[in-house]
Amino acid sequence: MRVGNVRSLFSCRLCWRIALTVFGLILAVESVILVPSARRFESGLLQRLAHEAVIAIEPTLAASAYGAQAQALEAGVRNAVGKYGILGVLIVDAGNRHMAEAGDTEGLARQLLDAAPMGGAGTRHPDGARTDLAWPSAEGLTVAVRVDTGGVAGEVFAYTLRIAGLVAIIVLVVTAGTMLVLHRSVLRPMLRLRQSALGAGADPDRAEDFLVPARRRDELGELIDAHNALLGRIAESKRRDREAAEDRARFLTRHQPLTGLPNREALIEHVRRLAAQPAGTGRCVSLLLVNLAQFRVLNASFGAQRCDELLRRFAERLRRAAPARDFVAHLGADRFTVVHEAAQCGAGDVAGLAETLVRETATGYVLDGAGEISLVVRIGISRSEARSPDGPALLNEAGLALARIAEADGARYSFYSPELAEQAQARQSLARDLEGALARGELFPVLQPKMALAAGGAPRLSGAEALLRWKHPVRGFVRPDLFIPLAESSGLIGSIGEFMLRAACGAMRGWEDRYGWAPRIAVNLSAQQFTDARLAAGIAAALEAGRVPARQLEVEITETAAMKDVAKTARTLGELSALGVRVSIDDFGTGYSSLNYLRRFAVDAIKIDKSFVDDIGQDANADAVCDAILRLGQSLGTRVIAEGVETERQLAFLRQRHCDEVQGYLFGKPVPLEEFETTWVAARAAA
Ligand code: G
Ligand code: G
Ligand code: MN
Repeated sequence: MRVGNVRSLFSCRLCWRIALTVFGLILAVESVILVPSARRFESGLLQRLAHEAVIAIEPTLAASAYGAQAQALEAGVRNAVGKYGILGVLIVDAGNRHMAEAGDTEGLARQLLDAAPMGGAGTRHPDGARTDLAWPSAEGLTVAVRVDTGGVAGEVFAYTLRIAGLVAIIVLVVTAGTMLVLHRSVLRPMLRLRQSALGAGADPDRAEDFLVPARRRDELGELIDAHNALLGRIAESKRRDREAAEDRARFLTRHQPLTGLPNREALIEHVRRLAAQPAGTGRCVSLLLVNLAQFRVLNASFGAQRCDELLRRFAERLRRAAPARDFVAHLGADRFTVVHEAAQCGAGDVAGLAETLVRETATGYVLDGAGEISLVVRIGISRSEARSPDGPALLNEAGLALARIAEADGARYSFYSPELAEQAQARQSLARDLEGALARGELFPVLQPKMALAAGGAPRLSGAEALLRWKHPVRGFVRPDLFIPLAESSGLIGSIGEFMLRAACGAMRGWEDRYGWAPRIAVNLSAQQFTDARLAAGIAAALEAGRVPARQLEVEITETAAMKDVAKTARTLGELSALGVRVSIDDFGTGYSSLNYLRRFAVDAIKIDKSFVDDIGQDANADAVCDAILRLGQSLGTRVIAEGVETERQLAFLRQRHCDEVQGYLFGKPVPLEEFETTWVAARAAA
């Protein structure tokens, strides 16, 4: 037995319990047996002593039977005293006459009454050292003898000690044997089981590495078999879990979690597969990049959760609307793609597909609590033409085509053309030029008059809108629609916005100084400026620098910018009105016009978008929109301004419906500051 085994044996709590129980049991049994056997031993000893005494006296008695004299009997008796442990002897005859007496006989006569054949066990004195016995002899005499039994206690003790020693040895041997057997057949397999269970518990993936070798045909053997089977099942279930997790991970890396559609990587791989196919006769791969315009606005108004649901339903409808062979993917957020493969590169069938997709997916979404929702679905299309299809390139081109739709209002899909790439490049070079434009003095403001419509009277100047102009040294005038987005994406919008604010405040200061009066100026804020936390501070600084009262300044933000983040908009507008600056909502009616949010915003005016004003008197729809916006403004108590007024007919329509202010070429085009001053400010001051 190795040292480790010995140690494990000694620290085996179970073995100790069993062995100690066995030990205790043997001890109990032995002690129960020891008491009567010691008694038996003692009485046997006493009997032997009595027997010896009887045998020692008998010859003397026999002699008396042959007529020996009492003296001889007396002498024989005296002779017997001191031998065979005899201490005293008393003999009487049948008539109870005293025949002989020797040694210690005090009280011995009492024994004669109980005389029994062969003396019986006799009567032991309380101190145990002497025992008296009496018996009737064959010769008709009655003999009483006192025997020395002083040594009996010692012998009994020695006997007990011997037995106890023996028991101790038996107990030790049995205990040790029990421990050994327990160790071999219980402890060792149990320790193996424990080690296996601990190991498998700590590393269930490798559960099968911890199987316990089983060579036994008993209950423990069955336990080990059951344990091994359990390990096998754990390993199996772990393996299945792992495989499921791997499948899921593989699925996730290839799919968009929200809609379950293949993702960008899967799309690119799909196009690569198409490219790898043997080039057929002019096979043509078209990539349709499907975008939900205004999705951010929907997100802001309905909450991410409902919009996720909307995206899921849209994905489902898109999948169903596309031909079954087409590859539909979800790139993320509001961008999807459909990859369509056709035998030839005719634009017609792809355009038809785009129309179908828009028709099938744009309308009729009912979300709980939001009523029926329509989506603005736009599709940018790129085609592989004669080239081998390339996923990233097709995506890029479709993106350019999509961006063009945003400009060309009304269209729902657009094809990529090489000019788009050129335009993108041109935009990039324009963005580079814009960087130094402010410093070089190429940017300047122009002002367009705003006229108040007093009941009956002629329109009167009430303010001006400041509009930015860029005179490019080579290209000439660049439209703000073109360069403002560039300024936003390059981060220049901050300094340009501040330049406009300071120019407006400076102009008002000058007019005030020169004419004692200044019309209010409205400055346009881009979406990005509007989300800048330092906006209010910047405006306050510009007002302070020009020493212009805040109510002289107006800012215009587009409806779309205001709706991007409704909570933030409400906060920023609160800050601006706390400053005293007026706020108007620009391009009203083109975006997501929500009366609900408008009520939350601190707004002074709404501007009817030019596109509606343009169609006044020609399109009943436009009339209805203008009418509705005017009434909305009146019910909310905000001023309503109509922009892009070019005809008397439009003016009459607006006047009839109590439009507060008008702005447009009918009254004045945007002109540089000096011109505005002479034509409008000085003229009115003089009047
Ligand atoms: O009149 P004009 O073509 O300049 O206006 C085109 C668009 O450019 C308008 O919608 C107007 O809101 C925007 N715009 C003009 N000037 C500015 C400006 O200083 N800042 C911002 N953010 N937008 C402007
Ligand atoms: O910021 P806002 O979207 O309001 O920009 C006003 C734009 O409309 C500017 O580009 C301005 O030059 C233009 N504009 C203002 N009045 C008229 C008008 O009567 N006719 C046309 N065609 N454009 C106008
Ligand atoms: Mn404007």
